[in-house]
Amino acid sequence: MQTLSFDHRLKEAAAKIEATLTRLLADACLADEVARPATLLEAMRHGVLNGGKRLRPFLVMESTALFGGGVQAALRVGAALECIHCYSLVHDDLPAMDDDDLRRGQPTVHVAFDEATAILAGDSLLTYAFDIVSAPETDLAADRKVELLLALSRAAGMGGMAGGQALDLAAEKTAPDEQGIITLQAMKTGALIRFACEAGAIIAGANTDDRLLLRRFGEKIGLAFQLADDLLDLTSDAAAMGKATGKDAARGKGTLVALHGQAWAEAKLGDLVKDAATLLAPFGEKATGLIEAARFVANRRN
Ligand code: GRG
Repeated sequence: MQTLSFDHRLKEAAAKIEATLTRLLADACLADEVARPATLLEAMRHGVLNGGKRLRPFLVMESTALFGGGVQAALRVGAALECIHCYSLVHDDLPAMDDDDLRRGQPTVHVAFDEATAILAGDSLLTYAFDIVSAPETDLAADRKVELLLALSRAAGMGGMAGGQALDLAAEKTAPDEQGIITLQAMKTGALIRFACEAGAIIAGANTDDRLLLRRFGEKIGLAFQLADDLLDLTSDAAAMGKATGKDAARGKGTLVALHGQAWAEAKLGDLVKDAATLLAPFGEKATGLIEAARFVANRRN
């Protein structure tokens, strides 16, 4: 069970991120933008301002606070990461990929608009993420921005999320073994979550050991996130999830849950949360938000 204070903290952070994203997706052009085409902008807003949990930005904000980093920079980096997450959902829902009509309880972007607009909205969100981090408005020294941009690019690109999606599409034919599934998941969903945890250490200029600790914490909860997602795909319904469920089993897609069963997955989730908490124990009380986030990830219902 989550404590009320964690839910409250997550909702408060989500409201701040929502406000930041709303400002970033305003009608007015930024310097050197020629125009913001109305339909494209509307599609981007549809894909972003639609009630996500904002878990990844929350992790950026909490990991930044752990090291006493700047709140403004954490909000902007969190918003940039959320733009990449939302782009991945918009593209994942396309007919050429998962072909879904429902996301966060609403019509997916290609259904509400059209496929070409959904592709361009995803492209624009991905590009905008790097703009947001590097822009002069982000209150960070240039060397930290470059470190963030490198880590974010590696997490999102061919060796991270996009590569993981490619492996996932191939997995329908190649049936990967356990190590193959772990690698695929660490890339497809784990890489952005790992970045979210590591980002705070970069923003605050933490030392290498602390940055590594946060990275390892991120890897644990990335794995927990995917395990919980696979369990939910098996046990939840579309109304609770706001998206189609049961698709993995229908496609015979290999997951650790399919390989080892529900009881194993539930026990493994417990172990991952324990390991994650142990990693952050040296930080004491200050790490409570992150440790509760690990529990939330493992116990989530949507
Ligand atoms: C198209 C390049 C490209 C990548 C797609 C992440 C991804 C890769 C696809 C999403 C497919 C999917 C539903 C994976 C399960 C894990 C996941 C990312 C769930 C959604 O994340 P939440 O629960 O969603 O954080 P909200 O809506 O709260 O943001």
